[in-house]
Amino acid sequence: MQIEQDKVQDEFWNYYRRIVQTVVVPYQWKIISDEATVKIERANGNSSDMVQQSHAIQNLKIAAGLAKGHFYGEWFQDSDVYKWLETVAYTLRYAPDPDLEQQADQVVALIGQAQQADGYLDTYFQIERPERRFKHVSKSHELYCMGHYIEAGVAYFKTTGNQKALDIAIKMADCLTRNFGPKPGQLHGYPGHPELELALTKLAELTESRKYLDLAAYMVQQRGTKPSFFAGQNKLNVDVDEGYWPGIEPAADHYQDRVPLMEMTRGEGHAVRMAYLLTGATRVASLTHDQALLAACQRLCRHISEKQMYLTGGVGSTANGEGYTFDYDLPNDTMYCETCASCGMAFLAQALLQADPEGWVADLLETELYNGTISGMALDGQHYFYVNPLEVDPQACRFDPQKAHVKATRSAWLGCACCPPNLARLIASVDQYIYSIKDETIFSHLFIGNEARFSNGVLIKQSGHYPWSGELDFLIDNRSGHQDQKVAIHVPAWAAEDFEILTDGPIISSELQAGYLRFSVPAGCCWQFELKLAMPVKALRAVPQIKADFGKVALQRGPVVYCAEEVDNGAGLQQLLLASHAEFAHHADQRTFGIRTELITAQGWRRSVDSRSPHRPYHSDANQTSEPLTLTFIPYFLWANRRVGEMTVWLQEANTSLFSTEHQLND
Ligand code: FUB
Ligand code: ZN
Repeated sequence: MQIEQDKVQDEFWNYYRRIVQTVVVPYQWKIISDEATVKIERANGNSSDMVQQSHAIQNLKIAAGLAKGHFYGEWFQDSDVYKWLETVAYTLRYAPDPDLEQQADQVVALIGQAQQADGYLDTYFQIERPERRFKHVSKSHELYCMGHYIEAGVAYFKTTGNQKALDIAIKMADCLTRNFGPKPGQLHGYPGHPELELALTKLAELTESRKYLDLAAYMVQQRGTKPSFFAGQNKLNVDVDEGYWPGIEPAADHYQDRVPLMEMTRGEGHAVRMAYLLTGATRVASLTHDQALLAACQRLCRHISEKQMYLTGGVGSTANGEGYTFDYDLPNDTMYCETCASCGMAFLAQALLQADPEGWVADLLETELYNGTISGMALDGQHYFYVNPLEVDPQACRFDPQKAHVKATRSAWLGCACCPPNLARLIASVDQYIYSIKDETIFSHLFIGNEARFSNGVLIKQSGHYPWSGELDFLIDNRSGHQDQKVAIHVPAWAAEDFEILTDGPIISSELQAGYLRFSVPAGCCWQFELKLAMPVKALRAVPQIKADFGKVALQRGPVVYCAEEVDNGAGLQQLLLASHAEFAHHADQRTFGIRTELITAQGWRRSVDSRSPHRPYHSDANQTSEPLTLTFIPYFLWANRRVGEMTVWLQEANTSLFSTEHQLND
């Protein structure tokens, strides 16, 4: 059984999908083809991504011999074009557009012209350093870029049937299977930036060609073994100036090359690489039925979600290497939380759910989709965050070099532009995250309004106003079926203690099995019921090991994490206090952001320190005062859509018993 068609009918996601289709795709095209003049900002404070224009399409034209000039931009800029093409492949599924398809066909043709006769394609190396092809794989990103094309080619072929798009991918993958692998004369290597592995599994599934899966499996298994392939290559690269990524070779853990994946105990190194590696490995495990590898991926993903992840789903605690540090090290204002890393965790969750559905993974997916991913894009679809802080002071972003990577406003474009098209392709394909099928059971992981048809004739309809309301209507139609249909519906952990199933007919047990309600709809039947999840505002506290959050409180309602912004609460958010047992009010709002949302208010205080010598910063005669005020919280993903200002997810918690008199609280 498979999903034949899934129409998203969801106010929340259709807003984003429409923006991607109508604004993001044309906007990003204008940027990658240099038709738009926008301010391109450094993504992360590195000098390497200081560029004036994208030049990505131009690089392909030069490589294709259709234009003259030098390569320009980040050396993995080709991937921006491929992610754009993949996004188009998904938007065309829900919004057919012959003009856009024609434009994308031309891009495919251009990519085909740029590809070398043996299938190789990387415009940086073709234009600037052909003799260095595959010579410095840890840094070069050749395999990363080709992986992104393979993903795009597969997606574009699936939507449009464009054979050329698939042929390019096959030719590319064949180039890689010739050059890499265990045989003598082949490079016994793997990508410096994982991505190709997951792409090859997609090509293997589509073409049913084992050799692509074998190469993906080989690359997963070979990484981290000794002697290290990277170390071996890099010994020969010591005196070579590649013209990109200057400086010393990062440590092996940056590339997840310290030990084999099976021996890793936590997220290590560069956070996007880690997520992509685990996604590729999970897909390999599932296609090769490698239970030990799947268990390792589950274990690592679980460790990351429990000990290395921000409340928003962000991962990567430091700008240094854009990566992981140690367990519970989750600083809110110097963190990384790259948009791509959250997208990567969503890709991983999808792969894990397809392999073996478990409630905690669906929880992770939901956290990423409603928080850490979409915070990467402004509501206008034309401004993007590379890193997603949980606490921001615009002044610190400007003047503290340690926070140079943190921005208080989203950028029109970024020198290193991996995130904007990555988020676009995720949003445009969100329909592919709702269901998966395992052992003839249909698993529903997300509450996204949709109508899905399955190949055995089963139809499932979901509707509601998620994530703002927990009232969800389900219809499961098995009238044309000849067999009972097993169904599993995920109930998020935040609702597991308080939900009900309202129905006149079917008896559905509310007992959860690994986070899912499980039942069977008999052949010939159509079941309708309402799932009602209580959705109160919840005040969350972190475990003491997370030093940055200790003594603080954050708000979440349903899957949405909230934050306080200066525009609503005044400057000096560090002075705000929220009472331990604060009462929260929430109300629907359309005006503030121009989209339907839900705002939270609560009674709080602004704490201050008075002294007889106010010019001095530190006082022994300090008199603390607390002025009451109504605090306003907005969904985290919507922050920085109004005025520039401070923002924080975590607020100081006022344990009211510490205040000696009523007078002090209210004064
Ligand atoms: O290296 C390619 C992309 O650029 C990574 O995924 C991002 O983290 C950024 O470094
Ligand atoms: Zn990125």
